Amino acid sequence: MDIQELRTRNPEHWMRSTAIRALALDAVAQANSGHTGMPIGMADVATVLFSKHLKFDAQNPEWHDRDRFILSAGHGSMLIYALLHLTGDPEVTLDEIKNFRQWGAKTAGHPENFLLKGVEMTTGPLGQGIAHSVGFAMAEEMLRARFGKKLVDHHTYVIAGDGCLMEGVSQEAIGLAGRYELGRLIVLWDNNDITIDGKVSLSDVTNQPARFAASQWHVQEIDGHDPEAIDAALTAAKADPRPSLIACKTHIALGHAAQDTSKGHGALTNADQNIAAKENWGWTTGPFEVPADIKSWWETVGSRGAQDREAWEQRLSEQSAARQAEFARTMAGDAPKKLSATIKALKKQISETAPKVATRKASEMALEVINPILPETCGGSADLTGSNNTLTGDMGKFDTDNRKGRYVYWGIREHGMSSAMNGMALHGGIRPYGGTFMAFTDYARPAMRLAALQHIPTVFVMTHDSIGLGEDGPTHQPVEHLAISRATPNTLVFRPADAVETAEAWEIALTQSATPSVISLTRQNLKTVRTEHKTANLTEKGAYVLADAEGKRQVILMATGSEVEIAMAARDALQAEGIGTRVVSMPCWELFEQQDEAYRRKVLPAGPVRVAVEAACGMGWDKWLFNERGKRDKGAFVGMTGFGASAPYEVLYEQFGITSAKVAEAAKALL
Ligand SMILES: Cc1ncc(C[n+]2csc(CCOP(=O)(O)OP(=O)(O)O)c2C)c(N)n1
Ligand SMILES: [Mg+2]
Repeated sequence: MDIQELRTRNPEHWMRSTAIRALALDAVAQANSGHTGMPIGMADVATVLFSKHLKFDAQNPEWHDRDRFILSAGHGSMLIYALLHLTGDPEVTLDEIKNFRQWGAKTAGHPENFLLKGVEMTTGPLGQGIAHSVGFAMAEEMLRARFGKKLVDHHTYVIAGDGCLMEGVSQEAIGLAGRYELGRLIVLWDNNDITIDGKVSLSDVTNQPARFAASQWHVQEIDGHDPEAIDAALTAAKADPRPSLIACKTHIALGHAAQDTSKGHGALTNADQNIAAKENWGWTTGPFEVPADIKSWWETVGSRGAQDREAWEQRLSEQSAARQAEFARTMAGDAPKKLSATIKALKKQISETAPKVATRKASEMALEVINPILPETCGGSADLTGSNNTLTGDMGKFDTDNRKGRYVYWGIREHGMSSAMNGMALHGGIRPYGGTFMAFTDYARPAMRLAALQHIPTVFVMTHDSIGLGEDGPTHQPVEHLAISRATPNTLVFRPADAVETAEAWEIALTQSATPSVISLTRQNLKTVRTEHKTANLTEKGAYVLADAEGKRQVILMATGSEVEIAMAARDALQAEGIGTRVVSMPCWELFEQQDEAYRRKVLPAGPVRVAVEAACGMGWDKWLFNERGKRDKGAFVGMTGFGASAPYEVLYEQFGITSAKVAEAAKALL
């Protein structure tokens, strides 16, 4: 690539885009870590996108009708930090740029949505940006259908690298965007033919444009250093009704000694080479210095959207008061006041009729009363709608001709579904929940982890939650999945014991603002254990006394979900022998941990022996089995020690020894 030619072809553009290059070079060199080459290579694309197409107002990064910009290639974080700084985002000061990757800086190694308002989502795990973007674009379609183009009318732009496109989840995202004709989704591919280990051809020969085209995308291929070509491609992409891929042929670390090599991927810290690169670029100011005329041009870019925002605010203020309030409530993610009363009424009805239903069915019963009063919910399943019980009567199918539909048929794409749900939650205005079998948590995990990290309330509906699913056997029977979910920070893991606890779990999940929920549900029918109606949401405490000991309290049985019934039967047996036994239902460990010590001690007092029963691996239970003096000798766990098997579930519970008799036996052995 002839840098001289680029410099002279469009000198103004060149210097503006080179401001990004220079800041990236200086910040990475100062931090002595990071990724220099990507921001240098994509500076031209980003400059044209931000200055000519992206609708944003740098002073108001949370304006609801802004275009969303997602840096899927999150290692190139200095690209977005440079853009935010140059355009005048108040949070990204020059000091932040100088403190790139340092303790306490908002300019973390990879962009984090919870550190900077101008960052739409956390990226770094390759492929997640493009996968989340599907949800951003779906949310825009749904909200435009609901509130009208006057209030919702924006695009989603993604910069993705070779790595993002190589990750499997990209295929799920591409398929979904193509099927649902997400025409306002535009992906700019940094087609630089370089990854960490070398050239892309080392491990891949996929014809990427053909792959996108095969899923009905609009595809263009351009020189990613030609500002006119970039501008024209973006204009054409917006005009086309299909989602768009713009393959931008670029040179990683353009103009640097490391150009077009995998060395250019990482931190370029050689001082002589960096000086030479700046000379090559014609950049003569000192480190972190941007000439005033260039900075001021960028600030004009940053304020370009202010008028649009003001016009939008005007349009919002012209809506009826009720509509304005509903828009505000929806975008803030506040549950309607009716939710609590609705759940209470359902609980009362369940306690009175005591149905024997699977908790997946109980979940459907809860959703049947919730969805009509929460128009912001978006349900779905990864091709297991009838098994996950996620569809309710009023939702309608989301489709190309029905953007008001609130139920998404995600296809067999657990990972893509979970990422897209996160995208919806991040966009705002939508409360996504989606189902699959709990064993396939593994297929959804990368997105579940990102939901927790990004502080968003995505709800993962995981049915068929143990050997209790029976004949489908060990591939489908989760054993370790509760443990991995519980091990994930900032995640609420619910395993309700009956239809009442299920309704309570839904109420909690749908009122979260910054924490995802995993709702673990059975395939098999369970007795209602909460036969006495309580208006209070007992699941909110995480654990509570379901049945207390009669006489001297000698044993505490702890259980979740389907095993609460077993614990209750064990209690009957022990009480019959005169052994006072308390049963504690523990539908959500994380909420129990949040209670004060006095409450926790009240529920789990010192003294009695403790037995926990759960049809899963025992990892994590020690926390509740150890008594207050750190002694395990008074606690035992009854559960799984290996994989399950294929047989009717009653046989499996017998064979794996998860029975009331074994629980009672374990308790007596400790006395
Ligand atoms: C899921 C995942 N796997 C691996 C990595 C580590 N990693 C970061 S960047 C990168 C190479 C990416 O290549 P490309 O997207 O082409 O970026 P470029 O080198 O062109 O900047 C890898 C393997 C990661 N961040 N995420
Ligand atoms: Mg690359």
